[in-house]
Amino acid sequence: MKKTISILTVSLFLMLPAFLINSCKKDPCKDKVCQNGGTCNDGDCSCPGGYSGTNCQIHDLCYGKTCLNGGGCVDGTCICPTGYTGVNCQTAVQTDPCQGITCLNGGTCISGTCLCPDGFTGPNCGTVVNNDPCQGITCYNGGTCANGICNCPTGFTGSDCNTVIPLASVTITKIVVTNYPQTTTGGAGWDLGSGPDAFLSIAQGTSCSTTATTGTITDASGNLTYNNGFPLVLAAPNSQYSFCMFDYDYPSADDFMTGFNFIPSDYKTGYPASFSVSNAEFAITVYVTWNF
Ligand SMILES: [Ca+2]
Repeated sequence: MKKTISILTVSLFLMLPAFLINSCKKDPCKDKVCQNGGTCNDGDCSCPGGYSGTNCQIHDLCYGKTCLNGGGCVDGTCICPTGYTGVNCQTAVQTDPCQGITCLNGGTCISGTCLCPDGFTGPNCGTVVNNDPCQGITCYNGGTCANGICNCPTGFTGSDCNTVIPLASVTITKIVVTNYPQTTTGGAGWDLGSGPDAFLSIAQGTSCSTTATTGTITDASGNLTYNNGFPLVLAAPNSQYSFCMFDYDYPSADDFMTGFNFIPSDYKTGYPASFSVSNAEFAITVYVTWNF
């Protein structure tokens, strides 16, 4: 029993120094100051969220901060990407629909669309409005456009004057003879001592009619203007008509002086007020109206 006690005593004695050494060891947290709610643990500060540093003195302002839509946090503030705003970048920016749109010529952008002033059009007001209603309109056969409508020349119709109006008839209003035989084929004068008593006969076909169409110019000389006998309507303008000249003789038969035949419509180009027809010994200018 005594031995056991001795052993225990010795053991306690041996443990005493370590105990004494331990009781005198310095507390590592004794002089440690952990700020911002940090706690010291074996000499080191254990910091709450958002704080760091040996004394928890560093405050991370971005701790717990959530920046949405790809935003990044700097010093506690969300830096938002283009197109977003708000404390947490949670709000999509209403982009200006007119951004990047240029309206020319005084146009104004409204809701992304250029509102153009008078006289301009197009997405950017860059197109001059066509104020000419005749632009793009073609009038054929000499027609002219006015206010977007073709005014067609005689003989043509249709919106573009490209429709030919059939010629119905030709009215002769006057004939001037500018050349005719001054003598017979034998060289004799038409009348003794004077010029011919000249009249014209006009008839459908290629044969001369002996029936006078015009009055007679007595003792004719120089150009002969026939006004009487007209207006004469040629009802078949696409047919041959004979134009013949006679010397009136009475009681003898009238002398045929000259003549030719032609188709009146052959001279309709441009529907002139007059046209001339001639051969080597006969020349006339025919004054007409073209009827449709
Ligand atoms: Ca005569």
